[in-house]
Amino acid sequence: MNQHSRRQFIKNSAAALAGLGAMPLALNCSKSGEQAEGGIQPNFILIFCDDMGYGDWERAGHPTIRTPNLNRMADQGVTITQFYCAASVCSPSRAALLTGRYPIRTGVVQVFFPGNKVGLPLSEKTLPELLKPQGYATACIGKWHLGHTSAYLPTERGFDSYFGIPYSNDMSLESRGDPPIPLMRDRDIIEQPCDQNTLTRRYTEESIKFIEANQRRPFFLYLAHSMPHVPLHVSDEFRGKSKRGLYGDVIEEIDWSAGEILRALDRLGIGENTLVIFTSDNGPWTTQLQQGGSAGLLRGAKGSTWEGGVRVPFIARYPDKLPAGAICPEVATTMDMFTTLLELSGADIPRDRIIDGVNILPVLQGRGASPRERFYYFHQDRLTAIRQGKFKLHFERTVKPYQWAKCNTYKLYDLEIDPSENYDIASQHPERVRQLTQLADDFRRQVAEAGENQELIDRLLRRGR
Ligand SMILES: [Ca+2]
Repeated sequence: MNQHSRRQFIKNSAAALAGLGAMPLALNCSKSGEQAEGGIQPNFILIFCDDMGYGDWERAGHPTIRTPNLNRMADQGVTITQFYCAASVCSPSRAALLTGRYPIRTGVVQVFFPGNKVGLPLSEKTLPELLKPQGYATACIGKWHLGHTSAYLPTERGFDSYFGIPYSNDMSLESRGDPPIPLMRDRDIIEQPCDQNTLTRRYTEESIKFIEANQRRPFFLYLAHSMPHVPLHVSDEFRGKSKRGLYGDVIEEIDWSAGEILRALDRLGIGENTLVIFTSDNGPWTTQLQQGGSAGLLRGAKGSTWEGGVRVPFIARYPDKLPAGAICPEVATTMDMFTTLLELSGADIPRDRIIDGVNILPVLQGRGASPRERFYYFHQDRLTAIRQGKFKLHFERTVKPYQWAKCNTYKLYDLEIDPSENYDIASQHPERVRQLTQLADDFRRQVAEAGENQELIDRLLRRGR
């Protein structure tokens, strides 16, 4: 955080805290969970959109999508402007969120299709599995996409219950032998084909039911919307309402959903002690043309490791612990959610494997710079770019979406001056290029030494030469 932004953060945060002090404190005394460090265990709600772009809400400057509920959530919480998912497609991104590890470590480097029999390796420890011993009720509502055969379903991976579709909402290609999209409750298919128009509404209703049922104990709700992944679907109440067209309608229904959830928390008196996070699994799917979203000022989209592919909207609201109306320009990732939530719950972070997530609670509170100095950009098993501080070095470039090629010359960007990655400064900074190349080589070696997923590591190392 630079001086200006730190001052701005503190200013916003101080104003917000002063405002909070004037309000009656709605302490949640009904909690019966064990005491986490520093107080009552918080509840967690992780709202994870599918393919929503960095620019697809009002506070990112979108002119025709209305997001009054997300705006209000931002007013009541912290917005991180440099928040990354660990991959620019669904399954690897979700694996990283729930394990705190780069996809290269878990081996989930590509999306799962209906014909696949495997999922997130059973040797991985998931966030809900680790929260449960702390007394948390856990629910997965929405798109799973980490394996849909019986051993890999959410109910086998730490979630008490599941309601949603097991993979992407477009994976019903007859010519590939895909069945119609199934809607599942726990381990059973309850509707096929699933009526996708009502999915966002039904996910919201299920979420509120879960919150109500667990209001007197700590809970973790993972609400992974199926939208705005193409094909876009929206309920009648929202169809035709946005000037942005169907995509805008879909985002506005997701915005409504977030508002309903926040209202339910406040109605039950547990809003203050609930950390609600809103973010997306990857950037917009722009090859879908008008059906895809926007990365705003960022270059690139889903399927690339330009910023637009992996930098996503992020809002956190947790009135007990976080300032209101703060804008945080620090670097953070979905993997950090794993570690932060575990620390807040009082759980231990696994020590028997490498965890890439770090605790960013102090960052969210504006108490310090992010402990995350570096971010490694992966496309499948390829390390395609690295960020250290404000500098980002690309080793490979996108030819077309989903097609990658080696760069003959590396590209270096100063993301503070040039978040749109328009101005390559590699030739002016040969030392920086060398240093970042060395860091990438070091990381490849560290991954290799950890000895996980040898086949992937061999490929990673071959490309590194
Ligand atoms: Ca996605």
